[in-house]
Amino acid sequence: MQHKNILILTGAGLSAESGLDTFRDKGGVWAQYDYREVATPEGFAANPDLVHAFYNMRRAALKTVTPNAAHIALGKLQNDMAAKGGRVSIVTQNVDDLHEAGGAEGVIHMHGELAKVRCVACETVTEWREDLGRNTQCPACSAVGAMRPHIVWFGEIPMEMDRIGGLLADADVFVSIGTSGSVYPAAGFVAEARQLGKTCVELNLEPSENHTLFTDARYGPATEVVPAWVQDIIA
Ligand code: BJW
Repeated sequence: MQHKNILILTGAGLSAESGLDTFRDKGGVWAQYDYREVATPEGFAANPDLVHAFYNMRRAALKTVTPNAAHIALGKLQNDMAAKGGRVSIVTQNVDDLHEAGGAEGVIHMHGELAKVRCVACETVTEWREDLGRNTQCPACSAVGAMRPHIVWFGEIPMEMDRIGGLLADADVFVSIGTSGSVYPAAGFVAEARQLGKTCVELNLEPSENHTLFTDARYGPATEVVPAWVQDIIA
């Protein structure tokens, strides 16, 4: 099977074996926190301290984790395909930076990034690995009380949608890894890809909500199925 242009969509399952909780699995993030309180603009307006504490905790957790075999395999796939004149684009719903730590480049973080913050007064995005609070001053415009996590909450428009649409249209193959397929618009990419006649591959622990739309699937832990799939593509 020869693939020249691959678009990969990843979700929380990819980082699970690095030690980061998924959202909807048993004991996941949404079993521990009410998403309406911590992951909506309304929740942030009502209780900014709670939302800052939630993201401060997750930003701190990021410092304790490392990329797993699946992140590393995808970084290698990107390099290998580029050397052969192909292209592997990675769009992630994950807000961690494990793709980059695993060697991937040009990753599109459609739901934002934990290690970045944004000023709502001047819109400047700043790399930020420490705690953020209601009184943090914007390093660009000095406004106080205007900083928020650079995260896409429910009801907000995900980042770089036009670019993702172009990548989807150009790809020969769409691959979805470690995502439950329950959050839109990412959950709709497979239907779009099928409509455009692409091969669609699912790599996940178990069948996702829209598993019937995929033309090919491999189920098991990401650290096993992703390196094995990458090996087959490279071979
Ligand atoms: C493993 C594994 C292992 C485990 N190995 N696999 C009806 C229709 C369409 C849309 C809507 C609708 N009703 C409401 C909406 C809108 C809403 C939405 O989709 N809601 C649904 C819940 C219904 N969407 C939005 O609001 C989005 N914005 C939007 O739609 O704007 C409108 C618009 C868009 C485009 C153009 C014009 C207008 C924004 C969504 C923002 C999502 N934000 C979050 C939280 C913020 C980030 C953070 O704090 O971390 O992003 S929610 C959360 O879910 C997070 C994730 O990125 C996202 C997806 O979760 P993911 O990655 O799939 O994780 P899980 O836990 O669900 O699944 C894990 C999977 O891994 C499972 O399948 C496991 O089996 C597997 N797994 N271990 C391999 N070891």
